[in-house]
Amino acid sequence: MTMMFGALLATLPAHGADDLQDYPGLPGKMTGGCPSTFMGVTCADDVAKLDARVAILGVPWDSGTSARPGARLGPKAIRNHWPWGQQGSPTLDGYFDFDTGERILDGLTVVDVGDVLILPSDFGPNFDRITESIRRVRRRGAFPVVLGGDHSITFPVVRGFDEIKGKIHIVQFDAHLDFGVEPRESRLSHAKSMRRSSELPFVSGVTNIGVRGLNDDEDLIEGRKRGVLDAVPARRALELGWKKVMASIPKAEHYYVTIDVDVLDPSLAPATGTPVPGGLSYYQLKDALRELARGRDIVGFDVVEYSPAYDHGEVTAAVVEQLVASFIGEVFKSRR
Ligand SMILES: [Mn+2]
Repeated sequence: MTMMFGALLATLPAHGADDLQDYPGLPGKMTGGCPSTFMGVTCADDVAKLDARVAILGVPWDSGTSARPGARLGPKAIRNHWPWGQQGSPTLDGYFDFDTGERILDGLTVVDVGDVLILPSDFGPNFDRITESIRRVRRRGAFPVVLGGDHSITFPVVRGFDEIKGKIHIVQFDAHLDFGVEPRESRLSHAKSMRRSSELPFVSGVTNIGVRGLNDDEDLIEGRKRGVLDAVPARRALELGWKKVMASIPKAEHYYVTIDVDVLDPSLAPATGTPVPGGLSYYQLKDALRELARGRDIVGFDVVEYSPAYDHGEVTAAVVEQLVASFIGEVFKSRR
C-alpha cells in the first residue's frame, strides 16, 4: 500500500515556476472580479493597471489553523456585511468619525483588488502567490490592506515587502504570541507566523500587544533573548496607557501592523478560531491604533482570524469593517 501511494505521488507534477505562470493568482483574475467589495469601494481586480492609494486584498486561506477552522470565509463575509452594493471610489467625501470628531478617508482612493487565488492544501504555491500579489500591489504604489485568512498568511504577506529600503518592525495585536517553540506544530502554521516573519532579513523584530491568559512563556523568553520579540500583555497595556505602550516599541524605519481578531474581548468579537477570555474593547483597540499611527511610517496592515461561522448577527464583521476603515484613516491622516 505504501509502495502504491509512493508511485502515485511520483506521477504528480512537481510544483515549479510554471505553476505561478499558469495561476498568477493575481487578485480577481481567477475569481471572476469582485462579487462584493469592502464597504462598496470600486473593484480594481487588474493589478497591472492599479491606480489607487489603498488596495484591499483578500486572502481566503485557513490551512494554517491549529484549532477551529473557517477564517478562509472571512474576506467574503466582511465584504458582504456591507449592504449597500458597490458605490465606487474614490471616497471623495469620506466619513465623519463621531468617536474622534474628525473626517477621514476624504479624497483617498481606496479600491478592492479581490482575493488571491487559493488552491487548497499546498502551502508553497499559495504562499508564493500571496507574496507576489503584495509585491505587485506595492509596485503600483498602493498601500496594502489585507483581509485574512488565518494568521499564517502574515508571513507570506510581509515577505512581499522585500523590495523596501530599510527595516520593518512588526506590531502584532494578538491574544497569542504566534512564536511557537520549534519543533512543535508545522513550520508554517498560524502559531508560528511571527517566528517566521521575524526571520526575514528586512524585519527587525516583533512587538506583541495583547497576549493574555494561561499559556507557555518559553517562546517569549527565547524571543527576548534573541532580541526579536517583546510583548506587552493586554492587562499591562491597559494599566500603562497607549502612549507609554507605543513609546516602548523599538524604533524602525517602517512598521507593519498585524491585527488578530482574538486580541479583542470575545464577548464583542466571538467570531474567531481561538478565543481567549479578557482582551481589548473596540474603543481600546481603536485608540491603540490611533496612537500607533502617530508619527510612524506604517507600510501596510492585515486583519486576520475573522471566522464568520462563529459570528452572531455579524457583530464581529461590523467590528472588523469599522476598525479597518478607521485605521486606514489614521494612517493617511498622518501623511497629509
Ligand atoms: Mn494570531
